[in-house]
Amino acid sequence: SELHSFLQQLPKCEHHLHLEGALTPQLLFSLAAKNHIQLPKDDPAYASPEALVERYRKFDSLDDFLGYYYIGMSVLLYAEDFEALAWDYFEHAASDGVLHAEVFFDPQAHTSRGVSYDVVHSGFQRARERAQTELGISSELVLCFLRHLPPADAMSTFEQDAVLASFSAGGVVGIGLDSSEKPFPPELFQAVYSKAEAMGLKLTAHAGEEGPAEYIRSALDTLKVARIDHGVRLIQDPALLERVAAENIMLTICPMSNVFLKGVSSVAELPLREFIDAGIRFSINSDDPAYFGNHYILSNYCAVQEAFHLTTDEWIQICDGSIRGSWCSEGRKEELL
Ligand code: ES4
Ligand code: ZN
Repeated sequence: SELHSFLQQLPKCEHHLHLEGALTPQLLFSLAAKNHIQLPKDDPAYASPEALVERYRKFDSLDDFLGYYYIGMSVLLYAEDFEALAWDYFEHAASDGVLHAEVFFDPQAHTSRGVSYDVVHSGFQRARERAQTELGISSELVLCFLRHLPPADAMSTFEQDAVLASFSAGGVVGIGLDSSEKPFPPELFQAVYSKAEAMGLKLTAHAGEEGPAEYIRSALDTLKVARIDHGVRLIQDPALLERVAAENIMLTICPMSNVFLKGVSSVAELPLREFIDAGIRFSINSDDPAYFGNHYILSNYCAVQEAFHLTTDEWIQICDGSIRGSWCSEGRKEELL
């Protein structure tokens, strides 16, 4: 349709995409076979890629999804696997009209399985270089800490030589915080965020996806983040809403993710009209598209359009704000605007 092609050609930036969440059931099964990884025999979901797709349609919460997410990534062993994973994502991003992508990854989920940080990072780096040269997509990596693990684990990950080296020249622009939100409030991770801030890294954290608005306040006050990933529960705290608008904090909204994980019953239930009216900046993103019905970024844009019937001007505002809120160079921003 005309609207679909209008949304396709908008200059899109993606700010909330977990590379491990781009692992399609098809790639999952092919890497399991290649790497001789035994998938759980006691869960009928792993009978076939088709059965897995069906199971993914029935998540009842973030934690239900995360169980499958961590099993899925057990098939990733070699740099070439991480490269194939990221490349699969960048190809989807290119066909959806993404020009710049800031992508999350979860090093602790790999190093805890005996896969070294260098293997993970070098595979992603190769995919990023190819995305730049073959697809014209610029990208940055954002290293996420798993909040269900002890804060000391996050700190020891952060302080590894290979990790520190990847911050300067390795395309890792910042840090994030993901995995089970409750009962792991942001302030638990203040020490590692404070070190990252001192090093000039960009800071974001998941907050207000399933957790309360108070977690959003804590992420701002104790972690000093410039962005909030999800943040939908901001709507429950009018004073905080006003502050987020005044401080120009960007929310990275993931509409289909919220529907799949039962945060809302439909995209129309998201408070996007209220956010626009309050002057809140947000971008629209896909989160874990391979787990959430294959809804990559354009599909999320389309779902928002069907639910909210935004004007052309409003869409241009959203894309403009996404570019300005990106963590690329000022020169790259100028190219994108
Ligand atoms: C995630 Cl949707 C979501 N929330 C929190 N942590 C995550 N890791 C991957 N996807
Ligand atoms: Zn996420």
